[in-house]
Amino acid sequence: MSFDLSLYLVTDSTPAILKGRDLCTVVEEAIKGGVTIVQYRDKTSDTGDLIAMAGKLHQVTKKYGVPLLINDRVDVALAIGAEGVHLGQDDMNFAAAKKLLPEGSIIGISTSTVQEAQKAISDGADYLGIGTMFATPTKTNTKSILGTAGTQDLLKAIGDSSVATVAIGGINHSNVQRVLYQSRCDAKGLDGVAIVSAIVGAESPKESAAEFARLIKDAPVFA
Ligand code: TZP
Ligand code: MG
Repeated sequence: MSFDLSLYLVTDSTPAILKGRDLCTVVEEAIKGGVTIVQYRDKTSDTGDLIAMAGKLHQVTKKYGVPLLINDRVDVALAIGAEGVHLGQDDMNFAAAKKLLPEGSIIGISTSTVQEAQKAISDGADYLGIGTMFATPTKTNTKSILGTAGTQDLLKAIGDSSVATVAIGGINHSNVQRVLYQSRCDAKGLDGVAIVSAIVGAESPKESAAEFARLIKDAPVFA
């Protein structure tokens, strides 16, 4: 399945970010603003609630032809027929997920080192989530803060691969163009940015997403 990582929304259901709003409404507004792909990420709900919310989100994303990926949980993705999953280094391994999911499903892998990135590429990952870009209160148990220099080093090391890449962590309107510009090397640039709080926590998720879309389109260098 073809997919566009340019403005990748990762959801968050914690009160500090969602502020009591309805997640489906927030996601729909963000898609109207220009989000190109959505990951349902929820570290606290039980399995029944995850499946119920993922199903509702899928109704929304399908309406706009935007892929929905499920964080961590291949079983939840299977239960609702999501377009794919996003897996971290401690989640189900790539080969097992590939075996379980229907052909054409999107599998993204979190990577923070060259070694992890090379392994994900040789496994056959559809895209790499690269991070953490900048320290962020949204995820405090991050392994390493790469910054744009660390991200560029990682992209250099995998420059001969055509794998898609998206950066995550602390990305906002003020730094998104710098993230795209400073991370790229001659061989490879980021295909997009993944955002949590700067969209989900924004007063208007739609306007925030639209501003990101504009900044990304106008970024001095965009792969
Ligand atoms: N993985 C690395 S940082 C992060 C995740 C899920 C959270 C990014 O959140 P925010 O609010 O966009 O900084
Ligand atoms: Mg995970």
